[in-house]
Amino acid sequence: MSSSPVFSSRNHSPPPPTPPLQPGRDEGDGATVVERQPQKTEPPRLYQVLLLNDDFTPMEFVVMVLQEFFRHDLDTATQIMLKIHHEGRGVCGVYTKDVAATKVELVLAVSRRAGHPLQCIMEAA
Ligand code: TYC
Repeated sequence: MSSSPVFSSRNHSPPPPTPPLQPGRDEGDGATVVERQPQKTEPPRLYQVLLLNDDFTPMEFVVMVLQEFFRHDLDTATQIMLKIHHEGRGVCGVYTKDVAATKVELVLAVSRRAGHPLQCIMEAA
């Protein structure tokens, strides 16, 4: 007969990862002391994805890019596009390295396919 699901050994979430253990230190009396080391994982570096101004890419295309690839609403996308138009460059979003690099590649690909010279770059934030 199967045991009650309440006491089943299945369906438990795995135990949280334990910090790395220092190699055992023998105290000379046969006992081994093992101490927990504090975790020292650094937060990931972040990268800004920027669009650069040019004289040829239509404003509507830039606004579409800001909406579709950077999830800005129409008002925000229009403000960012105008900032780039007037100041030469502007931040579209801030991401981890791989996400930022993927967004740059996607924006460049869709821009070239549409025949526009739009430039998209990433910089350490
Ligand atoms: N300067 C472009 C124009 O007048 C518009 C534009 C805005 C282009 C932002 C690129 O990243 C850009 N059509």
